[in-house]
Amino acid sequence: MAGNRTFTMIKPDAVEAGHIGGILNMITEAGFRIVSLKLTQLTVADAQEFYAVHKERPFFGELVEFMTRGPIVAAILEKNNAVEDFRKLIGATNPADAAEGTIRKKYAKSVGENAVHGSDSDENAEIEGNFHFSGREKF
Ligand code: FUP
Repeated sequence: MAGNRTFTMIKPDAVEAGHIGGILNMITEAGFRIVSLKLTQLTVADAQEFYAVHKERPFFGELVEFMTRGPIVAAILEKNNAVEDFRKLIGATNPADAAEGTIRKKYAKSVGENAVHGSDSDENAEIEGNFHFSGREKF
């Protein structure tokens, strides 16, 4: 059975551009409840760990540089079928391929600077949520 929680980040490009409010509004309008929420900034070590699955990819260095260049918003979200429904709401990794009505269609600039992260499985949602939150805010 699909889980009911997922994890998201509003990435530095969208925070810099003033889109925290617009993106959180799209998320809550789509029926997600915000369980935990914070503005924070990743260190290089944080970003390398969070994206360790991509460490052999040619874009890894740029990805780490981008994700650490300014604040992000991290959040745990709740809804039935959360992971799959949130992936639909954010749209394709490359905004050129993102469907109308998705967050990346509206706010993302490029495949590298694509405004939001959404966990790709229930297992990763829990790992990623607990990477950012602990104690009573944890996944
Ligand atoms: P997504 O799950 O949609 O966030 O996409 P991936 O897990 O495949 O990629 C994670 C991040 O790596 C993307 F958000 C941006 C970056 N990336 C690139 O910069 N170039 C690529 O070709 C693919 C991903």
